[in-house]
Amino acid sequence: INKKDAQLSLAFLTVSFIALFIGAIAGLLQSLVRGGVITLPLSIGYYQLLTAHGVLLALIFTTFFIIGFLYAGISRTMGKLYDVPRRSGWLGFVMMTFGTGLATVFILLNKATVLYTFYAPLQASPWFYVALVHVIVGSWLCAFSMWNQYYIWKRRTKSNLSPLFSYMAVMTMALWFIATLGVAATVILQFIPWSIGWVDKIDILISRTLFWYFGHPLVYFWLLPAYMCWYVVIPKIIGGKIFSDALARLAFVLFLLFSIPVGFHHQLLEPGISHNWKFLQVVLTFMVIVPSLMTAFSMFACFETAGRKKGAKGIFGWFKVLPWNDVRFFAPMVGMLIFIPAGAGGIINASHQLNQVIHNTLWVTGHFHLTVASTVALTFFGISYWLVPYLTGRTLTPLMNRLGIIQTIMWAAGMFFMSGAMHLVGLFGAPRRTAYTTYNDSPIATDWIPYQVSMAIGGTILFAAILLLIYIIGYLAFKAPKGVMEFPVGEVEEGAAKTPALLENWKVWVGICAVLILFAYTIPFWHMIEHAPPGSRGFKYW
Ligand code: HAS
Repeated sequence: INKKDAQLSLAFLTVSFIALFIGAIAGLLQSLVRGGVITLPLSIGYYQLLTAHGVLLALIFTTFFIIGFLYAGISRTMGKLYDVPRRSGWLGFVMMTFGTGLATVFILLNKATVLYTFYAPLQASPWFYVALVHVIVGSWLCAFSMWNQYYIWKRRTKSNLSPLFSYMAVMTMALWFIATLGVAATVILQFIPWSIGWVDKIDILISRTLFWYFGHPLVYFWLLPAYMCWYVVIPKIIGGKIFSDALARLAFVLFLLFSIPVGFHHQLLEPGISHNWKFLQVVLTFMVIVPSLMTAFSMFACFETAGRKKGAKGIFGWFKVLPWNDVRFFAPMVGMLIFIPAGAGGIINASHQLNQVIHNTLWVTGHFHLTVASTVALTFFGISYWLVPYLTGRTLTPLMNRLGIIQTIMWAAGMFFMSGAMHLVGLFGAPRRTAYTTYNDSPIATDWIPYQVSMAIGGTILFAAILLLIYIIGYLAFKAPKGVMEFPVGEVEEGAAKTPALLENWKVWVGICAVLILFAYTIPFWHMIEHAPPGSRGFKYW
């Protein structure tokens, strides 16, 4: 990789790991405070810590890691970044880092205790929203920079199809850009005027709708880079081939189409949206499950074909010849396995009737600790174990490989105790995001105590796993022996069908995506605006 590209990628990864570390400390403390185990000095509160944990891990660690990974992969598959894309990438980095610093300070000062979803009626200092605008606009600069690189590359090479990794990167950033338009709208048009005091009311339903318009595709923005690793990197590591380039691209197209017009499945229990529109978005939610099922199929096919080439026999013989002792494979693979129950949990959430049972309970917290905090995080850890030495010109030593495997096992074990208990106690009605003091004297809370203990045990194992991760990453960045590490990029199976150029026709896919969004949102949104009490839509003039 070009040295300057490596620096850009490393800059993003550095901020992501700092955020991971601070966010993990906040996570451990909030779980101990919630369990009633400790009380913190200086009136540091549960919700304050929970906000730091959610913002730094779910929003900052992920976004910085993803952008760093995408830049490295683009540079690896399309060649060194051109000047303009690299410079805009740096500008984006500076804006995002400034925004992150500002937001963190205000959260730590207890002036932005609004949780990572930050929708109304919770209100933060205006500076928190200004900070968010910096993070969002900075990330748009990165998106433009990647698209710019892609277009220059295509013009110069006159190719119909771009390399699979780069195609997926362009798609991921397209999804991100379209999704963040919603959150940018609520922050700029509603929250900033309201928090400054230019208007004294805010329409909660509009703010939540604009948030979830963003909030659901956000989860696929986390997932798609993990899928990039599964589709492109894993086949090479296991000594196999990509099952089908066309299938992989089609899965990403389907994510673009179906991940956005589904935000109402987070608002199924909310008044103010008619059942018909909720039903429509639930149907679309079931459509967005399809590309994940395609991915599962494709991965099984890839494992089996690779195994058979190595001489594996029988239905499951391929299982034994997978490289279980290579952390580059092991960590993402554990993430994949966890995604099977995690995805099933998602399907439960999306089922309108079952959502009545689990909404706002700890079940949901359990769900997203299996999805983003296990499937996605473990894949990101697996990527870091080769990406960091690749970027710093060092190597993954056998000892670090072994420690990485231990770290993965610790993570899976910690999540088993924590997320398992969350799922179960959620079914008994234990609320999510509720401080100990709110429910500790209710009789039903006694039944929840064993689960709280299991959650605390799991959380402690997870924190130890984070410390081990930070040690390994630090070693790989600064101490590991110098050498050449590979950025694994798989080749496509010989017999696979040719990829149709239509899959790379952005006008068609972005056009259909826009039509679906307008179809799913225009009328319900119009109703919300019509029924919003005067002066509550946020900005004075609309
Ligand atoms: Fe979700 C709430 C529905 C996936 C994250 N979700 C959340 C929240 C987060 C989140 C953060 O419908 C909480 C937000 C908040 O704070 O309020 N979710 C779904 C559905 C899916 C889904 C239908 N979620 C995710 C992913 C996330 C994520 C992915 C993060 C990365 N979710 C919901 C709903 C809610 C919700 C409701 C709102 C609940 C409420 O009421 O508040 C689907 O996309 C899942 C599809 C996945 C599958 C699994 C496919 C399996 C694969 C692995 C194959 C394994 C292999 C290995 C190949 C169908 C691909 C085999 C190897 C061997 C050796 C055997």
